Amino acid sequence: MSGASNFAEGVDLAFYVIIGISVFFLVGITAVMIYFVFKYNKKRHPKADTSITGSVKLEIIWTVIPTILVLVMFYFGWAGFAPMRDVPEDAIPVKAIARMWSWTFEYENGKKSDKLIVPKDRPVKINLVSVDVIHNLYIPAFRVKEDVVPGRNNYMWFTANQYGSFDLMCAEYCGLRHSYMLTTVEVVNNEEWAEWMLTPEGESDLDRVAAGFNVIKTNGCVACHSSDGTKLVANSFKGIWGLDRKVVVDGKEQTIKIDAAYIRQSVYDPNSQVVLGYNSGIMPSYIGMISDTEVEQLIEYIKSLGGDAQ
Ligand SMILES: [Cu+2]
Repeated sequence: MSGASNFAEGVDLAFYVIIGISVFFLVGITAVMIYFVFKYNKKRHPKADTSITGSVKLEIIWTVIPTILVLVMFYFGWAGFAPMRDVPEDAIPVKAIARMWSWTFEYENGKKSDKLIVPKDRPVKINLVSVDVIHNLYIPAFRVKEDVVPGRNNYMWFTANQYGSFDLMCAEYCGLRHSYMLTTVEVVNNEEWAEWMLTPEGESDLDRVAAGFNVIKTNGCVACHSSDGTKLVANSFKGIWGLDRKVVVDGKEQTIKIDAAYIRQSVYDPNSQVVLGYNSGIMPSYIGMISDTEVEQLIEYIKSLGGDAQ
């Protein structure tokens, strides 16, 4: 996966240098070891040669070369790390509040969100606040990862340089539902970001998508429906919006379009139109559990995962 922030290059370079040196020695040492097993086999050399007492030259070589190598690794590690602690003055401040088990992002104007929304090509400083235990804010695509410690003001910063949606998670085991602390960073353009900042909470498209994700999370939909195309017990939500699907209605095959009406019906009367190849009777009806507004949010979320109509 290629990186999507200003730090990606430095971190990746350090990683490749270290892995390159490690692979070289792994292969080299293993090859020499196997060669020696045959060359100095006891059958060929029944008596051990005890005449060698030491070699200053060898001692110097195996001290100096590894020292240079670890300094090279340190140099690349440091070069990648140092800029992460040096925040540009014009960075947009965002407060990340971690709790068991969710993230809240709070922006300068008081707006809050479940997903982190940032503009492309502008530095963003995240102030890390925990209200309970130690969490860790990790955005793999940005190559940033920082502990969120209660009572200690830690921070991170980055400049996102690619549009898109990137995973954001907690990387410090923080209790039973630690895995629920999975959300995303949405990198949008400057105008979209400014507009989103000014829209009242919960009213922008991005907010509805985030709310939709919350609906599938809190109602346990994710146990059977994936969002990344993985086939679980049921259809994945990814890339299905607007597609034609064969369904079984009263034992007969029919082709329907996956639209708002179909999604609403699937939530409230799931066994009336089951997609061909999946079992009927597994999913319960969510009447009284998922409200109409929540269905709207869910539709917005499924739309955001792509499909034919996009
Ligand atoms: Cu956590």
